[in-house]
Amino acid sequence: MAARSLACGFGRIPGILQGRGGPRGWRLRGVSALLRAAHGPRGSAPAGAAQYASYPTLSEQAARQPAAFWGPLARDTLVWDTPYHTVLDCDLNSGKLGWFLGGQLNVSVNCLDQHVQKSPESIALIWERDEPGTEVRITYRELLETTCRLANTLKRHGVHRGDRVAIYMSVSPLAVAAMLACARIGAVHTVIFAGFSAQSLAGRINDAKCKVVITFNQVLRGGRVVELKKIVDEAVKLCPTVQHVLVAHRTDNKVHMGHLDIPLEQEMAKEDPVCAPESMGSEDMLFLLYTSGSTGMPKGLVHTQAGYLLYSAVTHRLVFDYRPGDVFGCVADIGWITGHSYVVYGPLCNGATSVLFESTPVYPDAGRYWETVQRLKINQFYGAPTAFRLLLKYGDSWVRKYDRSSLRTLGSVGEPINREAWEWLHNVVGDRRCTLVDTWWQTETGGICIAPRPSEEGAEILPAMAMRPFFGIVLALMDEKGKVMEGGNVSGALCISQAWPGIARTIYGDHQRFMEAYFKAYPGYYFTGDGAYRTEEGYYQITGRMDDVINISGHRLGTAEVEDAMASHPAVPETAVIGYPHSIKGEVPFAFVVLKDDTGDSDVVIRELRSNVATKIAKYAVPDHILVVKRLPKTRSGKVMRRLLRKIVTGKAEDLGDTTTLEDPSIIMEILSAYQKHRDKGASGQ
Ligand code: 7RM
Repeated sequence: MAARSLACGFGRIPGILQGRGGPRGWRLRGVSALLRAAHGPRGSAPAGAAQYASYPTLSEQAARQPAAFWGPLARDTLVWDTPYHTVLDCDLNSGKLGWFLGGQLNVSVNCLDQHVQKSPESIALIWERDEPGTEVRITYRELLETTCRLANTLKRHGVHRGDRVAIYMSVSPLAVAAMLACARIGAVHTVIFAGFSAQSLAGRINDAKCKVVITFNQVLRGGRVVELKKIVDEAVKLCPTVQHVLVAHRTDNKVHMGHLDIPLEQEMAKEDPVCAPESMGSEDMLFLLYTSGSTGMPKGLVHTQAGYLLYSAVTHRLVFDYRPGDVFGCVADIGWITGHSYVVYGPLCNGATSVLFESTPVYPDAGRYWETVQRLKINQFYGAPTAFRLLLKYGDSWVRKYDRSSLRTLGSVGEPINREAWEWLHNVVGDRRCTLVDTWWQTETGGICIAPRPSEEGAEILPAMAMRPFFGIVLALMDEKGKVMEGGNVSGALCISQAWPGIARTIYGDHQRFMEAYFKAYPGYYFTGDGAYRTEEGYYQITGRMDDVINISGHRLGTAEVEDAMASHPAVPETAVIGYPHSIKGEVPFAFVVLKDDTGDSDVVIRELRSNVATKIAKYAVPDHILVVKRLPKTRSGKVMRRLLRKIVTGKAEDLGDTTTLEDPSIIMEILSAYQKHRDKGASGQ
């Protein structure tokens, strides 16, 4: 491997990788190296250039000359087999998205081999297992060997370059090795969150036409056993493309092994710990990740090799102030994009020690995160507002009990962070001395797009604001007519007007849907689906989704998916689902259902509806409120007006806005009184 990895002859930039420095130093060093990288070969500063550039200067450069900015950065950050000849070839009007064309590389070489060459015994992963105090450390050498054995096992079972592999596992070194093993042989992984039901799993496996599924016999979560293999058994009955199920062991319990099943560790033991990496084109597929949209089934977003890896690595380094030797703790599950970019690819590409958090924030008690921070000496802690909101209710003593002096950066992601949670994180967890980065991004963006850092030196961070765009992210706010809004103190639809390396390239098997979902509303722009507010100073604050996607504890869910799951019930001709505010989860689904006239006991139907949603999607998708109504508010053309339903349940019925398109205005009173009865009963929908 040594010869191969170094063959391309591009050096690293010491300024970024080794930049330690005090509170003033690091960012200057970091950005100066970036500037050098963006100016010329091998990190040499052009004659007369300043030693460093400010955030606005670099930001402007990245926006005006993306090729000059990203090209040298890609060359110097990644290990290439063959250098690219074209930095980018993108057109948001036509959906053409190509980065680092002509280049060839292997993502697992970038995440493993290059570090093994330099320091094989440095720690790649600390697996914080569900059982507290039983963490396991895995070196880069060990992770490479495990990855190669798994890659060889996949090859022996017929997985070739381009084939899709489903990974249905809990957060664990083996799951990371499974992702990297796919990358090594050029297979495409699709990780499916272990909380999804058998039917959801089957839907994704079938859409991706996966050949192999990798899973565990059972997994542990918050001290409880989850029968993962049983769920896979149920799913693969519906999946004609699956040829093998590789079953690893997380517990000592035996599970039934059928004709598709292969014991993974046993097979891996027979394989060579060395596996030659496939040389992949920059734009070959790296992975698919399913995410909910406003209509239809979840979409399999496609991320490719070089651009994704570069973007996750650079954002990991600069947004979190990651420095060599740091222990990076992102507690997201690998089933979500945050786990892909900031547990696996970004940190490992940067040679970091990445924490794999298998447990929950409240197991065995509400001190779990901070006890873990103390024990593992975590330097950056990255989590979700829903967990912070939950923990702050338990009181500060659970935090103060533990030594958090190792922490330098705190990060938040997944949903808007309210002021109370922001201040608790900053004042209590971070003792007012940590940088708090509220980071906005999406499955589609591949990595962080809006965050308070990097920024110009000394810039303050304001509570509950995602702040400013990352280098190369050019934001635009659109008004209702689709016109770009200029200046400050404006709210509009959040769009990005220029391609960046981390953007998803398509929806698997449905490029037309990709174009319609993201590029149709505002031609020439990527539409995020979110709304945002821009202050006079140019800071951005995310106001929330503008479409029919809701966010439950940071999990994205399309209201249409819940509606489809409920509408499959024979007694239910129609439903409408909206997001309803919840103090911890952010939002929960609120369902309005119409029942057939001859329906008997509606309580029975409601129970069945709940169980339908749990089996068709996942438990978290089950509506907290189910309200039976006679009919739904519709426009004359027959569209359900969810906007009105949202106003009614959030107590804004006196300000319904334009109701002229409503087919029958008397419906408002009808629904309002049904809702008031429901509320007065204190019903949670039972
Ligand atoms: C990373 C991730 C994406 C959606 C996005 C937003 C919401 C994410 C923030 C946020 C306000 C944030 N990917 N969102 N981060 N809203 N502030 N810092 O979450 O694809 O699962 O979800 O999440 O609505 O569109 S995701």
